[in-house]
Amino acid sequence: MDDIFCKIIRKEIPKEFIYESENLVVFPDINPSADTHLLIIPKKHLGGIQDLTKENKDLLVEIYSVVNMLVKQYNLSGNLYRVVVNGGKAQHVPHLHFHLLGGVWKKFI
Ligand code: DGP
Repeated sequence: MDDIFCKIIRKEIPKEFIYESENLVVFPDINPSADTHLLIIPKKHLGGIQDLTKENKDLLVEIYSVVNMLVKQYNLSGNLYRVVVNGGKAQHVPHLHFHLLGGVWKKFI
């Protein structure tokens, strides 16, 4: 696929990853909406929530385990934090991704 996240995952566009596994990458959002704004992105191309099936059960468990790790790493548990998945017309990049937002909000996403 040719979306920007696929290109980053294939390393065609250089990007420093905060975390990488066989299945996921994590990097900061280019246009942060909060003090902490990270994107957790499956390497496998899924367009969005609408493409998830039971086959993706392990992937979803891994995503939330990584969110758990990041909440600890960024000291968010005593603070405000939120996981957001945009869909439909609210989604700008057509590749499933999870926003982890924490701390002071700059704008609504
Ligand atoms: P959404 O509206 O949920 O599809 O959000 C897409 C987010 O992706 C948006 O907050 C900006 C971010 N983004 C788009 N292109 C890039 C990029 O090239 N690098 C990084 N770090 N973030 C990007």
